[in-house]
Amino acid sequence: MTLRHDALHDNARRDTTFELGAFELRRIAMPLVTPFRTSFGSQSARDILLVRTEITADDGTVTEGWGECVALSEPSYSPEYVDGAQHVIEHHLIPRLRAAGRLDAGGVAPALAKLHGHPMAKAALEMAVLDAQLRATGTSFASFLGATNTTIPSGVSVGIHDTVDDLLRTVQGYVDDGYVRIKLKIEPGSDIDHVAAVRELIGPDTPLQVDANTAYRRTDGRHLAQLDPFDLLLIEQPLPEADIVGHALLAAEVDTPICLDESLVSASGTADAIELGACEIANIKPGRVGGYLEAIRIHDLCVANNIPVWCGGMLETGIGRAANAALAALPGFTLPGDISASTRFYAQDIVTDPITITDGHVTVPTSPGLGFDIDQAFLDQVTTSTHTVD
Ligand code: OSB
Ligand code: MG
Repeated sequence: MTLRHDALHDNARRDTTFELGAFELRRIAMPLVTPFRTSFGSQSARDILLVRTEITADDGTVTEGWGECVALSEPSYSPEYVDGAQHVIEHHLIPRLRAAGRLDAGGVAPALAKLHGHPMAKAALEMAVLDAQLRATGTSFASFLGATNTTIPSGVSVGIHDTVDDLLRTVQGYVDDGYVRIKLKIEPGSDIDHVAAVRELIGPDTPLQVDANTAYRRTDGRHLAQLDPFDLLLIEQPLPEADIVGHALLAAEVDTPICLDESLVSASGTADAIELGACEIANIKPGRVGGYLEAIRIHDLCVANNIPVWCGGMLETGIGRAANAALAALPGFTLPGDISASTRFYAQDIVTDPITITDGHVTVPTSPGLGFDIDQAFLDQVTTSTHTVD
């Protein structure tokens, strides 16, 4: 089939290119409103790398753009980590981009393709160029995507709690906030009984799913099948990222659909996982797959294969949250994403228009660019370092 978004990626058909200016690499420290615990660790603050660039159009107009790198502080979710991402951006990625000459967002990934790995670092650069390009052309990300939905349903990711009582208190709070779907982080020892208690609390009609972040092994099939009675939407990434065959075996053994997160790092790898029967549902995170343009390709691939998709999250600030909200407005995103209100993680955001939820939904941004305005004063307040790479 012809993918809907092929034109976005076709170098030959690209007519408007830009000259890239300096890149500002800015680190910010954002305390979390409450610690967030997953099977790979607990965090109480986020150390985030932002990328700001300026592009110059043919007529000399200069436009700024912002990208957010989703790498965590440690290589715990994936091999990338924020210090490493900053290093590879400065010393390897930006020099390649410069060597490529004039380009647009669609030219970023091809310019970096000879460098292996580092999808989150690459995605942050592409994102900054994409934001600038959309601002320069007065286009919202949603209209660039051809997204038709103006609001999207909002799901919330709930960390592992020490006690079921604490977990139920937290979940009730999110239900009261209006979230339309609950995702529970699980690990061995905090799984079946936690899910049973939450299902009883929220009743049979509120969508519920779990995320193991690779905490189980192939031999845990019968254990995980104990989740089947709770009518979960999906089990996210039960096994290690490289174990695609294991996920296929698990999908045959467990009734609840298996969803991949960490395992999916490209469109071609996603196609393979689908063909093997390992990926019944796909979590799409632009950072994990090298950028929004690859995320769109994975969306198109999944639509063509009848695989439901949803948009994951990485505790983004208002920058990434706005872009994710637009991405999730594409028609293949048929399940609620981890696109919660900014206040789920942060008391204050670095944008003047943070994502909020109304009746359990997020309004898709419509302003030019990825859909946010920087709150410069607050951004400066949380900035821990700034480094300019010419
Ligand atoms: O596995 O989806 C994940 C956060 C950090 C790293 C990995 C994951 C998560 C989440 C939070 O579940 C999603 C969010 O931003 O709301
Ligand atoms: Mg996940």
